[in-house]
Parts: sequence; structure tokens; C-alpha cells
Amino acid sequence: MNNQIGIRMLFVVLMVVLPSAAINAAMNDDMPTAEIMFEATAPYYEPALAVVLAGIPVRWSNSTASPHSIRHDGCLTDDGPCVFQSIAVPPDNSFVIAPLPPGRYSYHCELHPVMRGILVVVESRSARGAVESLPGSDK
Ligand SMILES: [Cu+2]
Repeated sequence: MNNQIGIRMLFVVLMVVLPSAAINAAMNDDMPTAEIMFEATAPYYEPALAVVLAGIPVRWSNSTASPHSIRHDGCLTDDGPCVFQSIAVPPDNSFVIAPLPPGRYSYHCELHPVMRGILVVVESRSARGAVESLPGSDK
């Protein structure tokens, strides 16, 4: 009786641990990634002003119940370069962009124009503090 329970417990533990071990291994192979969340309420992108180091991909994750997108403001006009643009990201999905050159990139959600965010890419950690103290600065 005790043995049966023990074997059953072991089976349950293996069922739970093995898939998550595989997921952890896959994640450890990934590069470090800056994370931004979509939110259903203001400021809609969290953080709304994201300062990331050059060389790091940026991931937007959608934990809301609606699809959202990420579209660099340069895509709106004829003059600006359109640096990044996603399709509509469904709930529980994410969108990753390759590392960007240093600069300030304002962006919005094409589906909900009220959603606006700023991505600032800096060369080094020391530049990061300087940018964060000037959230309104437009480089
Ligand atoms: Cu949206």
C-alpha cells in the first residue's frame, strides 16, 4: 500500500518536473531579453519608458485579454524610418525585436492609439541613469 502510493507520487513528480526542466533549459539558451508588458489600463506599456542596454533583444508580452501591437512612430510618417512593427499580438503571446542601435524610439499600439510607449536604448549602464533622470528628453 505504502509502496503503491510512493510509486504514484514519484510518477506525479516526474510528470511535473520533466516538462518544466525542459522549459528551463530552453530559456537558459536564450539571450537575456528586456521585458515590457502590455497592460489593459494606463500606462498600457509597463514600463512606459523602458531603458535597455544596446545588444539586448526586447520582448513585449501580452497578459491582457485583447490583442495589441507595437509600432514605431516612424512608421506613421513618410520622413521617419519605420524601425520596428509587430502584427497584432494575441493574448498570452509575445513579440521580440532584435537589438536596436542606441537611440530613443517612441511607439504605439496600432489597435489602440491611446497606448504609447518609449524605448530608450543606451550604450552602457552609466548612460542608463542619465537617461532615466530625463524622462521627457527627446534625443
Ligand atoms: Cu493595444
